[in-house]
Amino acid sequence: MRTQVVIIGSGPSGLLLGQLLAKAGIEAVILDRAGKDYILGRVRAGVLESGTVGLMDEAGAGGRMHAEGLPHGGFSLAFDGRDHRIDLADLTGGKGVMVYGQTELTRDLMQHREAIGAATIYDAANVRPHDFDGRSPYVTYETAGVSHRIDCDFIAGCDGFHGVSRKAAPEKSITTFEKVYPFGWLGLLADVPPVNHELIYANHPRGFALCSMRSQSRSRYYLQCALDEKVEDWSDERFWGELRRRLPAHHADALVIGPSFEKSIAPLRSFVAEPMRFGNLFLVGDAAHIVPPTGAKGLNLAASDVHYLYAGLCEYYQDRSSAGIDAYSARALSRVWKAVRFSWWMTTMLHRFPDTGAFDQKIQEAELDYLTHSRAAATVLAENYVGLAY
Ligand code: FAS
Ligand code: PHB
Repeated sequence: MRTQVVIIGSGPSGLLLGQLLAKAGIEAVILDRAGKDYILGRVRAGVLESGTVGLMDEAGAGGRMHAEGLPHGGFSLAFDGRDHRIDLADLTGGKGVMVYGQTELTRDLMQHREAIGAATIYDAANVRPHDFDGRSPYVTYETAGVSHRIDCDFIAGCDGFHGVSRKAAPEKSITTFEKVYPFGWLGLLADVPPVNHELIYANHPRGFALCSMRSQSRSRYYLQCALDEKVEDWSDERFWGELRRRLPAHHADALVIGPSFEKSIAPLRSFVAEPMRFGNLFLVGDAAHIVPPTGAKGLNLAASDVHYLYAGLCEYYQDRSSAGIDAYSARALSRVWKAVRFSWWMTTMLHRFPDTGAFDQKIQEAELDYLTHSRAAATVLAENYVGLAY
């Protein structure tokens, strides 16, 4: 089999890239080691930057997002028993974010890909990129015990942090940067109305809490937890009680609780691999970088990577110029590092660190006080949260 681009990974990165390439008449085959149900079963991001919304529209897959997504013009910081709204629209000249779950975005892209009859091979085992530093790249994989080979021009490694693409890069050619945080996030999904019409990021002596949502009837909540915590030790009752303790009283009193249908713990890390290109292999999204979800950047960085790679591939196939793909890594990394900084800063400001001393605590309080009393400080927060320009 031969195609123009093999995309490894059918998550948001791979599907969005595949849909955009199809719109441009560039053929791509997507391979994923998992099945659709597994991919759709992962509960992850919930906040889309306007750039991501724009790419979904450009891919022709934004219909349900606009119909069911929740446009938000602000969010709140809660600390010292009070909450302070950050007016994103006022601070950024009218920008905001769209609250729409990654699961639904992935589902939309899968459905649109199926509708155009583009090839996605699920349950592909032992996917391996080959000869990407040469002129004849190809990818091998197995299904039902039978080996297959796809020859191509380019390989897009959209296979996430644990994927095969980054690991295929020559060790001497790749540099990684990592910071692991000494806590995780315990997330819960429940079909109860959200406690607030916008998101609440809470800094509390007991630990960070985040109140988010998927719709007006489905809430998504997170609690900072120790890395050795086990989900089975967190009954719904324990979760709701702890969430109430970490919120200002008026929100705690208004909290509607109910049975959860998903609970999971995610570790937090910052990670970047440089460069993001190795010959004809390009790393995209979580395959190249990971951010703590505090800044709601993970999925959105995957989208901006896709934007840069898609533009470069269009330039290659339509204008026979490799300028775009040659610039991909530097352009993507410039935006990645700014988002890594922002996510680290939000995480450092809002969480309790085990070794947090009195000085660190005072710095956090000063940061929050500055943010909620200085328009300049709030503007910096707002423009990063809605997403820096591509
Ligand atoms: P993904 O990991 O989503 O997709 C990679 C795909 O590649 C998967 O379908 C996988 O099956 C496939 N794959 C992996 N290895 C393969 C192989 N060897 N061969 C073939 N296929 C392979 N971001 C936010 O903005 N907000 C959040 O709240 C948030 N919460 C998160 C919680 C968790 C637990 C995790 C892990 C991430 C979270 N993220 C969050 C980040 C997340 O949304 C990612 O940024 C997003 O999924 C990135 O999309 P992809 O790059 O497509 O990678
Ligand atoms: C979510 O709704 O899952 C979510 C929202 C904002 C974040 C992280 C996660 O910063």
